[in-house]
Amino acid sequence: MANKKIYFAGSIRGGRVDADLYRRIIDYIQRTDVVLTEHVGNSNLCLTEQGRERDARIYNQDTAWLRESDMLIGECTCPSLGVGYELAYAESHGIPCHIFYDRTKTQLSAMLTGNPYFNIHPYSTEDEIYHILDQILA
Ligand code: 6IA
Repeated sequence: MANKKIYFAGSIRGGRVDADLYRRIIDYIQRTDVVLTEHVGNSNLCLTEQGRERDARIYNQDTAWLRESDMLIGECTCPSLGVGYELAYAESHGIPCHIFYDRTKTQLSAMLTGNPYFNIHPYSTEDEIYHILDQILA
């Protein structure tokens, strides 16, 4: 299927240590498919809370994008409550989920590794991500 709609999930308020990696993964996916959430890779996001109304707009937009997406791809090395929520939301809507994490830096929550619904891809070099993406997106 060409031009799939991909919901890319990565930490925002959970910490931006991997923001550049998110950008590179998003760029890679965009060579063949559509990323609905390319802002996740922006290095200059405003992280401060700006009130529940604004956050409600973010929540409503993100959950709408999730419902219309063909697949969620998450980079989960940096733990994020929001990404965990999005994974459970995607599961409840039957959206396929692929989870990447750097096994040299972290161990994933058993709530993800223990759930056979999730496709989990531990990696130790960034190159491995792109090889797996080639298979997932083919
Ligand atoms: O708990 P976290 O903030 O780490 O959750 C990160 C996840 O929630 C990401 O995968 C996003 O899809 C979603 N998310 C969290 N904050 C935002 C957000 N903030 N905008 C869009 N999605 C978000 C405002 C930044 C904006 C100015 C671009």
